[in-house]
Amino acid sequence: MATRIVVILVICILRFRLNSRLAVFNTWEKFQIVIPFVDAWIGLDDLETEGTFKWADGSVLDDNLKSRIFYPGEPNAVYPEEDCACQRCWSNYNKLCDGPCYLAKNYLCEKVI
Ligand SMILES: [Ca+2]
Ligand SMILES: [Ca+2]
Repeated sequence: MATRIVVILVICILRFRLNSRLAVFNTWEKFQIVIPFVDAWIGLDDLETEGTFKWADGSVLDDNLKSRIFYPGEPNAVYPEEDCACQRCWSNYNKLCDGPCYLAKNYLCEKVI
């Protein structure tokens, strides 16, 4: 599981050089940045503990924000490998879904300064 995140991070590093990671949008205000993007991974996953989503900076997603940024009914772990959070992962879903981390999608990265 962790290998998949490493692969994703390597792609981000190649795109933005050193000190980048999948982007953290850990407030409702920051999440507004994500909304226009389609089919894109962000820095949020439950790879470490199923059901506990953590941001790429190591902080845990709080329940209040979770209910606002995930599409209703998501995250649902329909498949065992749905461990990464994707913006507009499926057609008309306009918020986050959990999806299989190995799927090829866009990546939203940020450079850590
Ligand atoms: Ca999961
Ligand atoms: Ca899902």
